[in-house]
Amino acid sequence: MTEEPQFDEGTTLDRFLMETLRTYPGATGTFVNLCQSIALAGKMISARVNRAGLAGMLGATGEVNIQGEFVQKLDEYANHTFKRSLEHRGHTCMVVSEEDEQPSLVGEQWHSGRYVVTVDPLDGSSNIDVNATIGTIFGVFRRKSEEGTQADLKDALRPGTELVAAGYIVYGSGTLLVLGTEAGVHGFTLDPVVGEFFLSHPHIQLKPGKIYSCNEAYAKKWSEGIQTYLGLCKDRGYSARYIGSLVADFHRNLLKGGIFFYPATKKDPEGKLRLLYEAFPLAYLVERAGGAATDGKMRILDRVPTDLHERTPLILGSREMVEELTALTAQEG
Ligand code: AHM
Ligand code: MG
Repeated sequence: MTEEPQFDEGTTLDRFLMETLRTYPGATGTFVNLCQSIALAGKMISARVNRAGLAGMLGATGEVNIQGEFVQKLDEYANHTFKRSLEHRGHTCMVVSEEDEQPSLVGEQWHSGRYVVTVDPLDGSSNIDVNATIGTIFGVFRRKSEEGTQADLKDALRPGTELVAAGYIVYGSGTLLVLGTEAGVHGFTLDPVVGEFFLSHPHIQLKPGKIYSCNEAYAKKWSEGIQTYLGLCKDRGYSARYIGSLVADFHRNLLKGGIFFYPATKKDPEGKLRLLYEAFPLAYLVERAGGAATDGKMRILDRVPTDLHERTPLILGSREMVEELTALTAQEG
């Protein structure tokens, strides 16, 4: 890698991509194209989210997805938009989406691409109808199979340590794209009038925090270790913050310091959240920003999925907090 270029706040996402990632030895510009496609999808979804109440986009479609959840109209729009944006520029060979049972790789245009993208197109769906923050989470692998051939499941079922990039877009009081790559973790805010993402949060680094985020209503179903940690948080006077939208809870903790946990229960030993397109991308980002992510026993990024929609317990955030909680759960049966 050549010397890191320095960027001021206000640099456009395009300029940032061209002057950092494009300058890496061996870079062909394909990855930059991929990021531009993701940003385009983010702008389109953001515009639709902002007008949802007026455009008849609130509520459910009547369909039930692979997770057994009611598909919201915006879930469907976000999924379709994300895939359409990726399929035409020859950089992506496969998209694994929360909304689709099978990966998308239909048509010749999917064969040439170099990257596999995993995505939760609209995380926090239960918050859509109440105008609370929702978001898109994505992870990027470089394919293992040969370019020009059809990708297969081996290209997606691999450890999180093989991710080459990850990020998310939050649709909240503003729209922000947070991108993690070899160049670190950086946040770009969308100016909706200009239609561009501008660097607003350069080099994000996680601080130790005093915020804990979990659905405490389930506390009695959690293991002793988790309950002990929850007690410690209260004894120490930490603040509880939980939106019920992973991407929004994660984003707040990334900027302010804190811990998010969605543990296993006896009834659901795998937890609720999905490994490939929720836990992996956020674990990649949190580690790049100096934090940590575990499933209560092991590092999330070392997990090797055997199913595209595999679930996992998830603990992630400021390193000291994640280590303390994981020490309490690691030896539990
Ligand atoms: P989704 O991807 O269908 O929106 O579901 C995942 C969401 C996460 O965003 C959030 O952390 C969690 O489910 C909330 O679950 P609960 O309502 O059980 O606290
Ligand atoms: Mg989700």
